[in-house]
Amino acid sequence: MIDELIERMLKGDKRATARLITLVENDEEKAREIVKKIYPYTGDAYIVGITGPPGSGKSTLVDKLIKKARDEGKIVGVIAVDPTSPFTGGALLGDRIRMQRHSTDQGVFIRSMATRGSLGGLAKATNDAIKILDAYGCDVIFVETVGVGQIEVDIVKTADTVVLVTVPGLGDDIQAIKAGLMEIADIFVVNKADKEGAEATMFELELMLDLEKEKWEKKGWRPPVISTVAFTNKGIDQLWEAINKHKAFLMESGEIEKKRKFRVEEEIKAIVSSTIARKIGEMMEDNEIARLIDKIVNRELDPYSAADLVLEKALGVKV
Ligand SMILES: Nc1nc2c(ncn2[C@@H]2O[C@H](COP(=O)(O)OP(=O)(O)OP(=O)(O)O)[C@@H](O)[C@H]2O)c(=O)[nH]1
Ligand SMILES: [Mg+2]
Repeated sequence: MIDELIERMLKGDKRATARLITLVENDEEKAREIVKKIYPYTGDAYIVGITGPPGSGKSTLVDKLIKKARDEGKIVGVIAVDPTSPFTGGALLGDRIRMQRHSTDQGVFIRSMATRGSLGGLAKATNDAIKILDAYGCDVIFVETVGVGQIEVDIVKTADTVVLVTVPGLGDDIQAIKAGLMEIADIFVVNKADKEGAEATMFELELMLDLEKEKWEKKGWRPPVISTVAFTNKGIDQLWEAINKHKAFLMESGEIEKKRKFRVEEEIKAIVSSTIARKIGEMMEDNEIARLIDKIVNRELDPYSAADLVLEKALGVKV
């Protein structure tokens, strides 16, 4: 069944592509099989992460960026990830509606993903979905993640270009940016520039960036700050241009290599830890482990020593 779905996907069948994403989302074993088989067809897509607080206009921006990419004849993928909702909730439905005008376009594939089980699982499923869209033939994939927490950082830091969207008058956001998001953003966007305080927010971001002048000089890229009004298209050309400039910078400087190596490294680590976690979960049902648990309950053994024993058994090496 999987072979047939892959074959159809490679011919541009959207339905088969959607099925494959559902499989990687829900079934760890099938995810392995699918990724192994499609991997040779991946590596051509450019990945743009779009992150920022809820309601800042990420989907509206993506909707406009889809148009820019389509005008250039690119095949576009969109993955809207919502780590905050365990089900496909209102926000995601909103996304669908916002970008719906593109859904009948054969050159656009839009998919929402929400948490099922662990957040780590969501990051992994998102990575696998990106590969599927890459193999499907997407030239560019937009990955939208809501919020400003660690999981979003994990998801977007695997993107080639990270766009951080903020809106005027969000003092706390600026604090969050200072606290860590600064590191991952390649482009800053102040959306809703039709609202009061946009200039002040831009100024604040520029000031913040100026404090790290040396870092940007060393890196060769200073994140631009772009103001947009997503629903009127204002600033969209500039944003698209900035994304392309950043891409050119990564290609010319060789940074793209480094980024992709880092991504693979992170991915291997995530796969290894989830595999170990699963194997250990299975082992816990073992009689021997059950005896260890009894010992801990009876205070004959402590949990750390028991964990070491379990790991030694699982990995076959002393920890
Ligand atoms: N005033 C104003 N409103 C905007 C702008 N861009 C988007 N909006 C509105 O802001 C609301 C949220 O936009 P979305 O694009 O759904 O924002 P989002 O960041 O994707 O939201 P979540 O995915 O729920 O986090 C919608 O009602 C948009 O119409 C803008 O530039 N100015
Ligand atoms: Mg959205």
